Amino acid sequence: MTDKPLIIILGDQLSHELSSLAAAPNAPVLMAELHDEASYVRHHQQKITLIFSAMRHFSKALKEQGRAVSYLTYGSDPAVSSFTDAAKMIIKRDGINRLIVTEPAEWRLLQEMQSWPETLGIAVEILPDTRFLATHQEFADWADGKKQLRMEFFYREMRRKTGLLMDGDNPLGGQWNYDADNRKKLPKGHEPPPRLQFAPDGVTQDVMQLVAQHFGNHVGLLDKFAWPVTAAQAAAQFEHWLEFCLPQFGDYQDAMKTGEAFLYHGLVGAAINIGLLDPLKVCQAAEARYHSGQAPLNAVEGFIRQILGWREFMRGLYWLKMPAYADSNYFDHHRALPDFYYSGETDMACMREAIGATRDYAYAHHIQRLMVTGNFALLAGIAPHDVNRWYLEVYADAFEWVQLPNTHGMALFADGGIVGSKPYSASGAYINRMSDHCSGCTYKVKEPHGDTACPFNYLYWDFMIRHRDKLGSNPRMGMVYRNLDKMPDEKRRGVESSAKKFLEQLK
Ligand code: FAD
Ligand code: DLZ
Repeated sequence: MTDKPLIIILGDQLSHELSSLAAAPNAPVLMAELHDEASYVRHHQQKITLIFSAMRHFSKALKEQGRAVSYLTYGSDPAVSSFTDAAKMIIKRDGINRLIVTEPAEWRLLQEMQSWPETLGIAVEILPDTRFLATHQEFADWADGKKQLRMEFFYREMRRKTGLLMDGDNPLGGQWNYDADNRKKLPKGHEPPPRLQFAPDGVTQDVMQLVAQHFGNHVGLLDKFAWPVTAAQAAAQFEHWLEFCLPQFGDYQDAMKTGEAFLYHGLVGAAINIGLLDPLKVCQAAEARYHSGQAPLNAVEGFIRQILGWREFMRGLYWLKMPAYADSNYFDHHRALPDFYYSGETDMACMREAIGATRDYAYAHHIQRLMVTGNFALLAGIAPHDVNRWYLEVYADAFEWVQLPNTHGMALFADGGIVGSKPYSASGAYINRMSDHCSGCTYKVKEPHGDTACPFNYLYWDFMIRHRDKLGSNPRMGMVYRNLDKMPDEKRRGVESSAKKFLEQLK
């Protein structure tokens, strides 16, 4: 029988160095805009636009290189709404007898593709995704036998493996981690530099029309779409960031400012996750800026830690712990996600700001995701499934392998301590320290309870009271519970009754 292989490339596999492309240099490619992928959660309109436009650009680039590409635009074949439908159709149409894929990044799709030999009666070769810096086996070996998995120690292994920011066997500068130098508030009147943005080209404009027609009722606005949709655009945006933002990325990594969605952040998550930027090259480019004296170590290390450390660590945990991971609910939280996560209509200025950026740009930076929307969901006892779904819908960079450990583990502690050693919970004081939001807020950040008090204040203590059985013996929570024990009874009663009243009217 003649060998008739076909490569299937997914919407987050838009890299010319993809293992499937390298394995079969002459094989044709199938790419498909799929109803099931675009609607298994109600993705933000900008996210669908980004992925479809980047897919169209990538398929054009492949064709220009001489690849045969079958590209199914959205709805062009009514019988095709999933990867399985697409595979079935092309096997029949082109007499394909072998499928080649780079492993999908999400567990549900790996299950689907692993079933194809049985359900479609075809050989399927699933190749490792070599764009990640640690293999599944390396992560599993590192994790094996450890009581606790901590990012910091994995990150050190990754520094050693890649040689990034190393001085022989030691970390450059003598310290592995400069996190303590990443926590400055922005000075009053400080203006972050403007960002390089991309006006939608013809391809993107066509996709925007399609998205408005078919997904116009999904969250988000399209008019501010400015994401890079090709590798060249992503590289240009990253170069601009290296030049104008990296030097202050470290200092202001945790800061928040009203009206400034991006500050000094890289805006590279979406481009890396869909394959337009290579994570190792991005880290190497940042490291080069340190060696040439153009950026300080706390900035460069802070950035590299996010990609080499957190990004790889989250991916490793996801594959180690799925599928059970997604169903844990350590605090047994079941409250429905309030409507204002979609509408942005809330009097809490910090929440309004984070949700507004999310709606406008399919983006919010890490501290907004973790310490504002994530922190609120944790303290208010929102059901992890609801919160996970929201995060997967609303961010341009959201794919389950990275969204789930960040939301479920880091923000909600719903995994009971696999990602972090304690919940990232905070009262309004933290938000006030790191932002300018509280001065313009309806609520008073200095008031501990009562109708005008910042809800983060009483929800924080109410959360600690409700979950003492689960958190009280955690050594990292000792100070919190000592402070709770010193709290006068009257204040404690005020906190509990304000929290009860607030949560009862939360819809
Ligand atoms: P920068 O702040 O410039 O950081 C540079 C890069 O480091 C990011 O692009 C990303 O690739 C990596 N990075 C930073 N922090 C993390 C992290 N905690 N985990 C993994 N990679 C990290 N990141 C996603 O890529 N997809 C998600 O769906 C996602 N969901 C999140 C949900 C929650 C609740 C939280 C707290 C964090 C989430 N993150 C997610 C991590 C992080 O917030 C985003 O990667 C970052 O905000 C993207 O913006 P940026 O490119 O400007 O990042
Ligand atoms: C996220 C997404 C969307 C919205 N649409 C498509 C699509 O139509 N076709 C496709 O190949 N991929 C899409 N994706 C990305 C896939 O869902 C992605 O490959 C998985 O989430 C695995 O990470």
